[in-house]
Order: sequence, then C-alpha cells, then structure tokens
Amino acid sequence: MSTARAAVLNANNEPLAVETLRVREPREGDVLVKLGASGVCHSDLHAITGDLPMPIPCVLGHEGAGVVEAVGPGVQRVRTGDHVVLNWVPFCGACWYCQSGRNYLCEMGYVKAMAAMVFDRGGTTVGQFAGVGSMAEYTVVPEASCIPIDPDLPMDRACLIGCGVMTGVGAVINTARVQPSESVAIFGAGGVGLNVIQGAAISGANPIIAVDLNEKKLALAKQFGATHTVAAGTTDPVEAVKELTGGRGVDYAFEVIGVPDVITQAFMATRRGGKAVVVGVPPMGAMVSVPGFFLPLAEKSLIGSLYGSANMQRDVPRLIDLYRAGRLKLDELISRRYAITQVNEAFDALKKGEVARGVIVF
Ligand code: PAD
Ligand code: ZN
Repeated sequence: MSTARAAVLNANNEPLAVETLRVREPREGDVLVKLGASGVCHSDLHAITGDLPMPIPCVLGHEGAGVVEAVGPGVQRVRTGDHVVLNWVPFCGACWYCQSGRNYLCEMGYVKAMAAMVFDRGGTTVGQFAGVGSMAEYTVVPEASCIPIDPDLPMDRACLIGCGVMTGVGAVINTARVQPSESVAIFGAGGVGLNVIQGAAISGANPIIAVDLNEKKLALAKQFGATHTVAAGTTDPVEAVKELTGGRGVDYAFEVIGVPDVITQAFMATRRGGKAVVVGVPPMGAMVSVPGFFLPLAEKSLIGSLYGSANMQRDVPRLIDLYRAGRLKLDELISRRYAITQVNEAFDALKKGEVARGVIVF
C-alpha cells in the first residue's frame, strides 16, 4: 500500500482538496504508476462544475504521464521502470468495439475501471476521473492504459499526448481524415483546439480558420498554424468563415468548446456536403439544434469525435515522432507549470482563459 497526495473533488463547484490518500497495490493486470506530470484539461473542469457527472469524491486528472513503479500479476505490456503515457479509455481488448479496431469506443474497460477502487481515505473509496486519476503522486491503472514511451521525452510534454494532443490531432487525422488543401474552421482555440489547428496544418489543410472569443488564444492559434483568425466576440463567426471560403463555408468545422450554440455555428459554417465535428463536450443533458433541412438537402453531417478516434498504441509513437521531427508543437502548449498544491490556481487560470495548457508537475 502506497500513499499519494492527490487533488480530490469532494463537491461540485468547490475548490479541490489536496489530500493524502492510500493507493492500493496493483492486482491482476494492473499497474502502479508514479506520476511525472498531469495536464489540466477542460474535461476535468466539466467534472468540477458537474457538467460531466462523476461519482464524488473523485481524484481528477486524465492527461498523465509517469513511470511504472510496480506491476500486478499477469502484466505483459509494461515493466517496472518503463515511462508511460496514460490512456483514458481503459479498453478491454475483447468486446465488439475492440475487436472491430475501435478500442477508443470500448465501454467494458470503464465498467472495470469504475470498480477498480484504487484510492481510499479512512475506509471510504475515492474514485478516479476517467479511470486514470492522474492528479495524484501515484495511481493504479489497467495495463492497457499504459502506453510505453522513450524515457528521453520530458514528462510535462509527454502527458499532453495523453489527452489534448491526441484528441485534437486525432480529430483531424483519424476522425475527419482531412486531406491537403481542404478548408477547416476551428471553434475554440484552447488546449485541445490548438491541437486541432496543428493537426490541420500537419494535414496540409488550407485555409485554417481559428475562431475564439479570446484575442490571446487567436494569437496562439496563428503560432500553431491558423492561416486566419476570427474574433467571435466582435464578428459573426459563421459569416466570417463563409467570407473566407468564397461564400461556400468550410469542408470541416470543428467545435472544441462544448457549447451547444457554437455547435450550431460550426454546422452553419460548413459548405454543402461539409462536416461539423464535435470535440467539445456539452453539459450532460444539453440538446444541440441544427436545421434538419440541411442534413439531406445540403448533405451536411454532424459527427462526434472521442479521443481523436485514437488507437493509442499506434498513435502515441506517431505523435512523438512528429514532435521529434519538429512538426508537432508540445513545448509551446505549456503556459504554466504548477505543484499539486496549486491545483486550484491551475483551474482558475483555465477558467479565465489565461493558458494554452497548465501542467501539474510532480
Ligand atoms: P479550453 O478552456 O482550454 O478551451 C476552450 C476555448 O474555447 C477557449 O480558448 C475559450 O476562449 C473558447 N471559447 C469559449 N466560448 C467560446 C465561444 N462562445 N466562441 C468561441 N470561442 C469560445 O478547453 P480545452 O481545450 O481543454 O477543452 C475544450 C473542450 O474539449 C471541452 O469541452 C473538453 O471537455 C473537450 C474535450 N473533449 C475530448 C473528446 O474526446 N471529445 C477530449 C478532451 C477534451
Ligand atoms: Zn482531456
């Protein structure tokens, strides 16, 4: 049994508590990971507000990287001392989705993760956000959630691949499969949206139109490959995107915020036959409306993208290769580094739109 300081959500919309929890030993197929870094993603913030319901109490964090401290019986994919990026879809490998090559849609892994009971304080179980709980000095995850990486890659950069980078780049490359010279618009240039932008740049998309309310984010968007920016606070973004595409609209519009009205805007900003790709997570229960007429008569689509439709074992090494080749920005994503004790400051900065990504380093 180890102990770990962890950021715990005890009640919605209240500051997180940094508590010392007990962490159980890894069991059959489990791995004990000593965290090196954990990114602060808006999905964690959705859990704080309750927009993304999580059983409470719960250790937040799902964008993690660390070192394998110990493995349970039967573990084959990793060994003690391996550096790993954590995968927040704990796939089972056996269900219909896993067998059909879409392990990012596996539901069975979650069922197991929810019953994993990794953290405990005084006899009460504390849950793990997304089966990971990376805002903790140690966590226990299934071996399928550990993607081995080269130990040279610094932890603060590696962790970003565990959510924001994979989700953003994957939405372009895996979900939408954007081709060179196709036009894209990105609504929301935050920690994930900037990665949609750089995924579009890697794919050779043109133009790449970034839409955000925050001028600082638009400046970052340019740095990540946006060819044009639209200040949504002062301009009608749908009209602006159309103007930049000869009046037609874009081939692909990505919504990377999770606001139903902006999903409608993204849909309206696509051309006839275009696709709006929803990456942002709207509050549980919220409905999204699009004019149904345009679904058949303009042959438009509205599709979702979970975790960049990733196969993490295949895609994590690919992203690291792109980083090493100087084609994927990771260093520039990190605006601030925090100690675990500063976790509430990190969420405040995210809420205020002050950072591309904040990272908790252990
Ligand atoms: P973030 O807070 O870093 O970025 C959100 C951006 O949206 C900020 O730059 C805001 O300024 C901007 N914004 C807010 N409102 C508007 C508006 N009305 N018009 C234009 N811009 C606006 O968040 P993030 O990048 O960490 O996460 C973004 C979303 O992606 C969030 O909903 C998160 O839960 C979701 C997500 N989805 C997946 C997935 O698998 N689909 C994975 C990870 C995160
Ligand atoms: Zn995330």
